[in-house]
Amino acid sequence: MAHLTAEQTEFYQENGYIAPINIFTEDEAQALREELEALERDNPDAVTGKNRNNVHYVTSLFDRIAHHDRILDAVESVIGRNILVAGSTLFVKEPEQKGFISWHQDARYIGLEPYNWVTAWLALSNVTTENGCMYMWPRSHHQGQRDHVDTYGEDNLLTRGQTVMNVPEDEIVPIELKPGQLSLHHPWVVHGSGHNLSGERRIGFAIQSYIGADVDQVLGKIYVQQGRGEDPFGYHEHTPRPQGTMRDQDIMFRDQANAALQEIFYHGAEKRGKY
Ligand SMILES: O=C(O)CCC(=O)C(=O)O
Repeated sequence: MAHLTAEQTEFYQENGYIAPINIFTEDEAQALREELEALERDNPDAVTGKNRNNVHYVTSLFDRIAHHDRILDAVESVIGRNILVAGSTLFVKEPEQKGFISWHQDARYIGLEPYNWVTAWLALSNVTTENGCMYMWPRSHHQGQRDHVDTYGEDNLLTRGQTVMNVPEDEIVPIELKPGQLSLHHPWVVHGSGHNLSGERRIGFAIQSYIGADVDQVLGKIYVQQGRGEDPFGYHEHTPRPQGTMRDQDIMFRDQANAALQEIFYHGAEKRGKY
């Protein structure tokens, strides 16, 4: 069981995030990481570039994680029992890469309303200030949507390089995690992450996001899977879970889902980025 305690839930509501939450032991996390690295060796393009999106549609590994009971327990504490898995992104920062993530709110450009949803971010490596952990701006979710400037920065790992300006550096908090630990963050909390300055990979799997069944997609089409509970609203098309890894029919479906996702992410944009 990994339901949040009353104190953790209160912290999340007050600050817009909660971490760390213990999901997997370090040994379990190491086994998951080895499974990922075997996949990367066998199929180097499987989960990179645009294919970093919705990796849970094509791999048994990320499917199992996205539907894992301990993660769903924590998520249930925040959004209630009727949980839909509505997307995922694998965020890897290689030691030699300059990737960073500018200050942003997940709710900008994602079209999920109302805001009964949460992003869950699982560490599959050590995640530290040195290797590019996320930083949160506590309590920044209370004022709703903020202006973003679309920078399309070369090393920015966000779709448009969307950036909230003037984040107070003295208020931000690093989210350091051990392998197997999770953080949850609110759709409106401002967050970002820096370069990997270490010699190690930084590996994070974001389920982006878990949505309540009452959450609609107002900019386009998404597909969902039932995480837990029921879907009395029926807003979205449900899709089956993969029965293996990198099967042709799952890849075709993932590509279709990612194309639909791009229409959402770049809705109204003047140009398209790398992801
Ligand atoms: O992986 C990162 O550094 C940031 C990911 C992120 O912004 C998110 O999951 O919302």
